[in-house]
Amino acid sequence: MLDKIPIMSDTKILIIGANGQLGSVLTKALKEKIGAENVVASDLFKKDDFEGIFEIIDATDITVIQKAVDTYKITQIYHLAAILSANGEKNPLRTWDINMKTLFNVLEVARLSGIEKVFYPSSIAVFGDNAPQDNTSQAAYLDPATVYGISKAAGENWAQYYFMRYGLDVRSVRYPGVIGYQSLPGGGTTDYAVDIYHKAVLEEEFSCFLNKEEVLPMIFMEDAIRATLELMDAPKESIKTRTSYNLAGTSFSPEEIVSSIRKIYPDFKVKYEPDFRQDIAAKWPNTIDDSAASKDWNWKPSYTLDEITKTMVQKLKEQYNIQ
Ligand code: AKB
Repeated sequence: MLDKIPIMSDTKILIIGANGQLGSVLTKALKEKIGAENVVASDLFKKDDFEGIFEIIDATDITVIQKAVDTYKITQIYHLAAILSANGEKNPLRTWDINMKTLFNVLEVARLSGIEKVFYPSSIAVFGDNAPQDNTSQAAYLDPATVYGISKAAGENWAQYYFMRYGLDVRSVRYPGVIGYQSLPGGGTTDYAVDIYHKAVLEEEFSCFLNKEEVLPMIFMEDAIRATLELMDAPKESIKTRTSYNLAGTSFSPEEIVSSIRKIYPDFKVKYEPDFRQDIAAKWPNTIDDSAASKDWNWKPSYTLDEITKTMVQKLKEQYNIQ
């Protein structure tokens, strides 16, 4: 019998913002893909149950990012730390400062250290009043109405600038709202679409901060992670969009997600109490045209709303120990 040959990976990944909704799941996926010894997770603090290599990194401090890159001989950086749309409005200048400063630090460390690839998430929040709301195209006008959206629109252009000026291979997608059972979102406008499932399985009433007919683009976590990995694995010459790719999963309104949940919980109770987040959502697209992502790196989402509902309910019931 042949000896098992250990898989050697030259890829060493640093994830900044590894405690977040997407960051925590992406960290796990990357560890499974290239081996836990090749993935360095980082955030402002370490969660008690985290297993693997972890560094405390405040990404507003360039020296700590540089130190981690040097120490672990990092070849790729995934920069996921940001203040999201709803929380960002509470302190606009601080949001701008943090979102931009952390990006500049990552881009500079990457440029100066010869990092092979950088992942930078953008968002549907880059769109505003002057983009068509249906099937919003890749090249639609960007006039974001939140400071988070402004920082992402600027960040996309900086990503493209570093590519054009320095040849830094920065790749990006404009995420819709991400729905997953693995982690909780923090401070976004699309957060309701995760919270609602928790309330449904706990058989509690849900108070929705959006109008019942407000349609938004959403994506299931599995699809969001797969999109990220597929984008990062694509050959460099296929990446034609150097700002950020539109990414679609599915789109629905609160009343549609409620109908989907009521197929399992017919008595699920919901009240609508729209707040400032409704004003943010009203300026975002309903549906997204992601044909550039399909053409350039074969993106295809797989989860429909009912499939998301079925999986969310099943997994959350397991987590809450509900029969
Ligand atoms: C938010 O709601 O702010 C985020 C996003 C769509 O980028 N989930």
